[in-house]
Amino acid sequence: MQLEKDQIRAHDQRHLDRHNEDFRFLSDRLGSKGMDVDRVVDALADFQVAIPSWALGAGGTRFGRFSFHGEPGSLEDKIADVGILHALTQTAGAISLHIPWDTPTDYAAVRERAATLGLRFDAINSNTFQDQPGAEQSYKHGSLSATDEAARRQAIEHNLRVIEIGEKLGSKSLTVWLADGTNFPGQRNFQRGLVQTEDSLKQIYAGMPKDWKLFIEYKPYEPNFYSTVIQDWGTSFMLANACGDRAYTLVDLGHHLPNSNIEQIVSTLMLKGKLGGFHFNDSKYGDDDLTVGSIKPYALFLIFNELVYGMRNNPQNPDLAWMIDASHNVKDPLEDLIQSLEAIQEAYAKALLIDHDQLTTTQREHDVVMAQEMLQDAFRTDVRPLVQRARLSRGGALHPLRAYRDLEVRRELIQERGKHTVATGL
Ligand SMILES: [Mn+2]
Repeated sequence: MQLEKDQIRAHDQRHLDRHNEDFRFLSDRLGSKGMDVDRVVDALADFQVAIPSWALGAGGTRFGRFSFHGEPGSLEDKIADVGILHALTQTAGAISLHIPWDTPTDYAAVRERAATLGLRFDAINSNTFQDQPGAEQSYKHGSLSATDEAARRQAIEHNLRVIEIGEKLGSKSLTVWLADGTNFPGQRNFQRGLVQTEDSLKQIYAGMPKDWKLFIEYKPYEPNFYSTVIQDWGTSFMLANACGDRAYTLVDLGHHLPNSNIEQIVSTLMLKGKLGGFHFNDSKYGDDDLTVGSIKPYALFLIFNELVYGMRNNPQNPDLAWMIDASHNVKDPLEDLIQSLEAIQEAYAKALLIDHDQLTTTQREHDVVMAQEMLQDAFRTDVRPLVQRARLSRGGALHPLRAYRDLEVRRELIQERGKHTVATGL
């Protein structure tokens, strides 16, 4: 299934007058404060987030999995789903694959299909957290950190193979997340685990093409509950530095202990030119993988404030690889992703409203109240007309979720694919 521009334009017509009115009201208000509204809209229109292939089917928990009808049963179907998301939101212009779940059989066909839908292949993800059928070695006691040399070799070779697959698709970066760690004190020697991991990552780094980046993701716990080899940003940063210039830290919003100051982590990494990738989701307790902005929208906004500051002031930091990393089991996955994309765009739009020169002045004057007011004023602004205008400028839907329902996308997908298809992945 593919959504045509005409279908979306026809749907937009119904809401266009209302949108124009809302946009005029907001742009007058912001304009009177000296804000360049067109620049904000252009920045929003340019902002693209990669969709991970595993978020397109219903996710599971360790207790069960409840399938969602019409799920994409193949890589081609997953690309089609991202095409639908991109047609509606004009924000999902990239897809992030996971190997081995999405190993292509026909590369040319897959590349062409994505190009037709205006999609590129963003960071590719390796998987050494599960044993694959027929694999000689098990990752039960670790992969890149394994004491067992054969298991470690297999994990390194898997990553090199993932790079080869990514190259054939036009990806330019590899994301490594390790489940390696321990459940019990005494189970492993911390230092040996870290040394092995660094050595493995260096070998993977050495195998990357010269125009590729390596993203090292961290996470404090789960699936291991006593220790994780790459537990925090500091460990990731240290490993990235050990690998080289094209190795970076990747921040996943759900991979922090409760109440961590993620915006400060982002700020520090950008100052050091080492923030490479970003995984959006939201959480109440741990790595909950909930819809972006559904639990802590103010925290998301504060993070974006630092990202915007860094994008303007830290040329030493590369352009970031943005990706949603979420998966859950009670919503239509495409509706959930539309909600996430909307929340990301809103947080970004609000952050773009902050006048950093003015904020710097209030900070120098130690005007704590006004500094806080500046942030909260931006956060409280209803920026949805700006986000809508950005989508409209690219031919997207004014109201992606309503359009998705009114155009009966899921019904059509079920007709096309059947009720009981199951997406490969989590
Ligand atoms: Mn992640």
